[in-house]
Amino acid sequence: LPLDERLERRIIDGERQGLEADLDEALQTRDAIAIINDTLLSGMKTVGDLFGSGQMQLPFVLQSAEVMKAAVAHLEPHMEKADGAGKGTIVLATVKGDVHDIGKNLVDIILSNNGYTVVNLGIKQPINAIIEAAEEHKADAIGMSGLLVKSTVIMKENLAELLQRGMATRWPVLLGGAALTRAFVEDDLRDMFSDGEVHYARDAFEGLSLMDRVMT
Ligand code: B1M
Repeated sequence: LPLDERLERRIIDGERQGLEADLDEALQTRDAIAIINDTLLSGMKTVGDLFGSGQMQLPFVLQSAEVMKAAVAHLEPHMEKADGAGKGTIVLATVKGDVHDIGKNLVDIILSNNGYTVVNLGIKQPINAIIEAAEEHKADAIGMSGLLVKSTVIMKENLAELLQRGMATRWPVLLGGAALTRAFVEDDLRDMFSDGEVHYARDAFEGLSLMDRVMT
């Protein structure tokens, strides 16, 4: 198989052996971000489709996710880092009840490499923990990730909690994850969170440009 297809296949099949060598070969012609965006994420999309249509069982999805994580970890040191730190601090978490963290961790990498301090709380984080961390680290923004449809409901509840505690204007909130739509965030959630600021990020790079925007 050609290199690109081979890499995509590795994600789909959860085949770790030889991964690093293939990634190193790919790095000779393309940068790390392009490999993730054009090849690895397309493999993850296929995994999601196969799982969604019942053609792939959960343990295999997990294996694919492990290979994806290993690939991102191998590529991370090769990513360009912007000069200067201290552009601002964001508390980042996958919301309560949700274990998906590959996208969140990509957001972490992209923001960290571009001068932001990221306090990554991990998965299944209740709003209390997010608020506590945002206060403790004097965060400039809160970022929530979630991939389950249920998580979009949790995000809405989290915004309601911020409102209820009179904290809606404290932190701009960035939301991302496959179950969200721009319309849901920019119409429904903005309506109920009109005192504060809530933004939708389609991918990690939109997350970065939103951070740049809220920090100016
Ligand atoms: Co799950 N899973 N999964 N899963 N899984 C989905 C999300 C699903 C769509 C698959 C499907 O049915 N086709 C489906 C959700 C359906 C729904 O809610 N309607 C699903 C399901 C059902 C489940 C379980 C319930 C299965 C079960 O137990 N029966 C279970 C849930 C457990 C739980 O959370 N409580 C489950 C478990 C798992 C694994 C553990 C096996 C594994 C996760 C491993 C891990 O993350 N450590 C897994 C995986 C890998 C997936 C799919 C296949 C791939 C997700 C992924 O990593 N994508 C997924 C299918 C899909 O998404 N279509 C699926 C790559 C990643 C880079 O994309 O996270 O979207 P994503 O991030 C993107 C953007 O969304 C954005 O940036 C990234 C790109 O740059 N982004 C942000 C994300 N967060 C952001 C935050 C920001 C900004 C941008 O700012 C704050």
